[in-house]
Amino acid sequence: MTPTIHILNGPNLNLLGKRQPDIYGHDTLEDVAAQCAEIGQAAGLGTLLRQSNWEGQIVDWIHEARETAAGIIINPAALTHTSVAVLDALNTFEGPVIEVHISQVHKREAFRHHSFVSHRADAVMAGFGIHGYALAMRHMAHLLD
Ligand code: CA2
Repeated sequence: MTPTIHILNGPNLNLLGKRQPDIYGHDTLEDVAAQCAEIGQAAGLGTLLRQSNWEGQIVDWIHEARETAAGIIINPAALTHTSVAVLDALNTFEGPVIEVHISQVHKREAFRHHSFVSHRADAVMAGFGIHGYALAMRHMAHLLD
């Protein structure tokens, strides 16, 4: 079976490409999904991109990933800075975890500088725009090679 990378996205990222393009750019999550699928295909990896505005849904998807994913790429959005529940769920996942932020969070408000998810993430991308997801996919392919 083709190993699959789950690409999980947290609250408000459904608005990507539709609001605040000065911070988050013009590309949509559908564009992200297409780019990641293309990189995955070339590396022999499947991809599954999901987005939810609900913390519990993200936790449930991480639990599901324990059984079905070779790796997780996650942009937890605001949950990055608030959610011990997402961190605890990621701590039960045994494969590689890469944390992605579209914006350069360390250049922004102080409350965005701390990430609970970084306590588990094997790598962190910030400030690469949506290209960060593509870079994360390439690194994931390298880690799973
Ligand atoms: O830079 C990132 O990717 C963030 O994870 C995005 C979160 C923010 O809370 C984090 O500090 C950094 C916000 C996601 C909101 O997404 C939107 C996208 C387009 C328009 C409005 C919101």
